[in-house]
Amino acid sequence: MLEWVKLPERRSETGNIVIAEVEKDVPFAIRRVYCLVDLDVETRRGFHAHRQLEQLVICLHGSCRILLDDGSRRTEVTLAQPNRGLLLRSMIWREMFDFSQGCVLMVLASEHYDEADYIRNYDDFMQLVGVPSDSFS
Ligand code: T46
Repeated sequence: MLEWVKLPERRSETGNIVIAEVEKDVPFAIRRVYCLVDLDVETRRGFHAHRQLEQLVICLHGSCRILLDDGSRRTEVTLAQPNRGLLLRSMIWREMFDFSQGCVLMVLASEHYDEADYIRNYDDFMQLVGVPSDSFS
């Protein structure tokens, strides 16, 4: 469930460049890029899975935590490095939280925005992955 992508870097005294190339680093064609900015440090976001969408989440500045849940396992990780992307495959429930002040997340997505691809109800998600929704309680 946890798939990190180490992005190549070109470092120099004047600054660093982090690179993400389709096929080499990103395992899907990128059809959309969006950023999460001005995030409320107290907030928790996400609370959904995607039916088809695949994404690479990169923390460009600051840090945050992300919970991943595939219906049978749950794990929490920290995103904090621009050269370390987290691959979010389809049918993974995610919640993002503990945003540092000024945290910026960039997301490379395999599809255009489509609300129909979202599963925003946890019970529906558990039904679709075939696990009784009280299995974590
Ligand atoms: C995800 C996590 C990591 C659009 O109209 N177009 C877009 O491309 C996106 C991403 C969102 N929206 C609209 C949909 C909602 O009305 O923006 C609003 C906020 O989106 P949402 O509540 O889904 O935001 P997050 O931060 O919970 O989730 C986002 C992505 O939507 C999601 O795919 O995996 O970031």
